[in-house]
Amino acid sequence: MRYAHQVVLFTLALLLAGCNDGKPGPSLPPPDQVYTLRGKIETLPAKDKPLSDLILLHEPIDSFVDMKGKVVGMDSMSMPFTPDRSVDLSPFAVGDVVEFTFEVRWKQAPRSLLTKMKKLPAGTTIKLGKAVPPAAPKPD
Ligand SMILES: [Cu+2]
Repeated sequence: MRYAHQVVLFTLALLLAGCNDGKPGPSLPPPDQVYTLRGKIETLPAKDKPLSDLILLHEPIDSFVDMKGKVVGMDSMSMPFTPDRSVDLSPFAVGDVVEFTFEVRWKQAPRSLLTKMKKLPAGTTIKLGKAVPPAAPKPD
C-alpha cells in the first residue's frame, strides 16, 4: 500500500512538472482563437517533411478575429496550416473534403496549428466566397 501511495505522488509530481504531455517539443501557451470549419485538401506535407505545410481551401470564417482582437472574418482561401504531431495525415488524400480544427497564436509559431481533421463523405461540397462578420463595418 505504501509503495502505491508513493507511485501516485511521483506521478502527480510529473504531471505538475508538465513532463507528461506525451509530445516532444515545448508546450504551447493557450491559443488566442480556435476555429472548426470545412475545407478541401489542396496539398499534403511531403513524406520526407512530415511537419511541412498542409494547404487547405477553407470555407469563409465569419467569426475570424484579427491580431488586434477585432472580428473581421476571413474569406474562403487556400491557406497553409501546420499539422500538430498528434494528427495522423496518412488516411488523407488531395481532394478530400474535411472538417478540421485549428488554433491561432498570433505571437508564436506556428500561427495556425491544425489539431483535428476528419474526412467528410465523398460528394460533400464546400461553400466558397466572402465572409460575413457579424459586426461588419459599413462600406465606405
Ligand atoms: Cu484563411
